[in-house]
Amino acid sequence: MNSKFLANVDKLEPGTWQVSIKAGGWEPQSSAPGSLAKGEGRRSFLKLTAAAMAAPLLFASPDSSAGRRRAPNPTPAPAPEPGPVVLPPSPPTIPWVEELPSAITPLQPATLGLAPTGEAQVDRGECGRNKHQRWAEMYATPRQYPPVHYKLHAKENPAWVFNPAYPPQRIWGYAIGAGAAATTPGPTIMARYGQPVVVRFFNRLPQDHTGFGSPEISVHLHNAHTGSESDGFPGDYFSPLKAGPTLAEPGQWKDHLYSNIYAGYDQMQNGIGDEREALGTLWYHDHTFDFTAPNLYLGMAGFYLLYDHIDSGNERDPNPSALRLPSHPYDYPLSFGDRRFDAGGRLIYDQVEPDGTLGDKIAVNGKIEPVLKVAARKYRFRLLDIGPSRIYEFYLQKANGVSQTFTHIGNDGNLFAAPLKNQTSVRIAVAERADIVIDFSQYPIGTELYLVNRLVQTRSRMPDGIGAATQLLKFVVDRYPPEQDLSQVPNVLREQPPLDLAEIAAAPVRRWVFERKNGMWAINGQFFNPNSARAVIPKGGAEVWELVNIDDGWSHPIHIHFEEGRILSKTKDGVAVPVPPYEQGRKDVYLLQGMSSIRLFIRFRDYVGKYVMHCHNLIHEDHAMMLRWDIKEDD
Ligand SMILES: [Cu+2]
Repeated sequence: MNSKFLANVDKLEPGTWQVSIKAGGWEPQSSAPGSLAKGEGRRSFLKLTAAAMAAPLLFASPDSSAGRRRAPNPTPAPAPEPGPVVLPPSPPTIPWVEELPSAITPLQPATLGLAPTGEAQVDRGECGRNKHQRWAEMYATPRQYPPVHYKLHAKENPAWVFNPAYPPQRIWGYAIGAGAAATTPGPTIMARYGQPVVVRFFNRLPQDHTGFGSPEISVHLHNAHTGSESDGFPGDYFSPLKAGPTLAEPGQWKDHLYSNIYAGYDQMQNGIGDEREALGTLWYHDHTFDFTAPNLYLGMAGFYLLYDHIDSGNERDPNPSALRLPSHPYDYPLSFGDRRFDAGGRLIYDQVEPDGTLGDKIAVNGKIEPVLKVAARKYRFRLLDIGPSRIYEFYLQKANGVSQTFTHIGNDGNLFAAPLKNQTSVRIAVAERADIVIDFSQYPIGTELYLVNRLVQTRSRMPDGIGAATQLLKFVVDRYPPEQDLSQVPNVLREQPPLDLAEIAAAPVRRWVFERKNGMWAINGQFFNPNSARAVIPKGGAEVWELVNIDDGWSHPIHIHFEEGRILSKTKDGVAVPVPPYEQGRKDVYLLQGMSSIRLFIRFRDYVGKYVMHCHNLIHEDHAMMLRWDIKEDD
């Protein structure tokens, strides 16, 4: 496509890579021990392909043969540095016809024919993961509730309907069984603190896949406090045919242990951790090295909601400590992903263009311009931006454009200390969540309301600013609830862990600079290497991390795996700016908007192993704005 990629490949792996093309696939070849990890081969291939492919091939639908396995052209024509290719708009859709279900259906527990074990069961088809940490303690020792098991099958669905105007088409998602249809988002898991969960993830994606996306999986439970072997580390991708550079063996499935303890387990010595660290709105998604963007764009994401005795998921809970927020079926997760379609209404994506493919149609729980019929009562909505790049500022409006108010109760995984009442807007970047409560009881039956986005964005790099509203989802208040609405939003939600200023002042400081480099994105000048830790932190440690964006004109929503942090201070264009109320709680995504910095305080407790920090603009992530950091036993 252009010379910057060639230059880039040279700089990335000077003379270390070779790629051979085979029928139906490719394998990296390493001539010296340690000179080339499999993942680096994939990356080199991607860049080589990017450099060589002609423009018409870049916008491959998943049904086309143009994709990453195409043989590179050995003599690419040099081209001037181009801007992002301007794509024609997606064809018109038919609004407000497709209905979302009136309630989500939680995933039901499954019986595992083969009991889970701490060690990987490679002789029974499991991939060669590291053994589960603290298995006996976290799984086998009886805790508050017995362990519960789930199965999820990563699969292709050949006939997904985004909108009635578009043909049924291929998506990737998660299914409840080998014979069941995959959906996007995948089934919602409702989990509980004190109850360990094992999810057995099967990879049933077509291994002969062509087009964008790659049929390996590494499932990350975003925001989870879990052992690294269950974290979905990007190098831990697997299929029946391939193992990522940090796995020992390929496999058909992999068990993830989500112990559902609060962070601070070791510190508190109470068998459960610090309840002030509770997480609520988590989501699982593919995190395969170099292919997170296309795989997630194809649909590989789902919700994981976590409850405890405070946020108990029961609005009729008689326990005095229970908040009694609106609960299932009035607790409803909503994902928002920008997508683009060709003239025939088929999903298109450019997995080599470093500006990505900014979608002009927004899939809301996999449907474009859907309707949700609601009862005249309070609802809790968990809004999630699943990317790849678009940032939203949501408003609730009547058809005439008049803004309505709602209550903002949480950001990312967590509830605030106190609700933010009478809000009219909420902004979320990729992977951020907003937990809001809308009270539809104030509207007559028949009222129509719209969730709209007013943040205009014409390039993937950052939003342009507030502008005209785009209606994304229509609510129709169509009935009275069958029972009295006993839910509430109390004035006190979740106590936050205290910040100790002396401890913060004494904490080690790491500075991470996010920057554009050679047409890609780097952290402290380096691209992602899954085999090399850029920070090694003793278990139980606490640090101050400074996230710095030195490039104006780019937004980077930075995600740190494993534990949440607290924002201490922010700057914009070198000047200190206040931390807004919705960012004063715990967070796992830190949005750098233009030339800016964020100082945060973060702990590293209870587990050891490899984790990552990365930009959650999926394009930037896949183009190397990620780093590995490790927790080691404190000895
Ligand atoms: Cu970024």
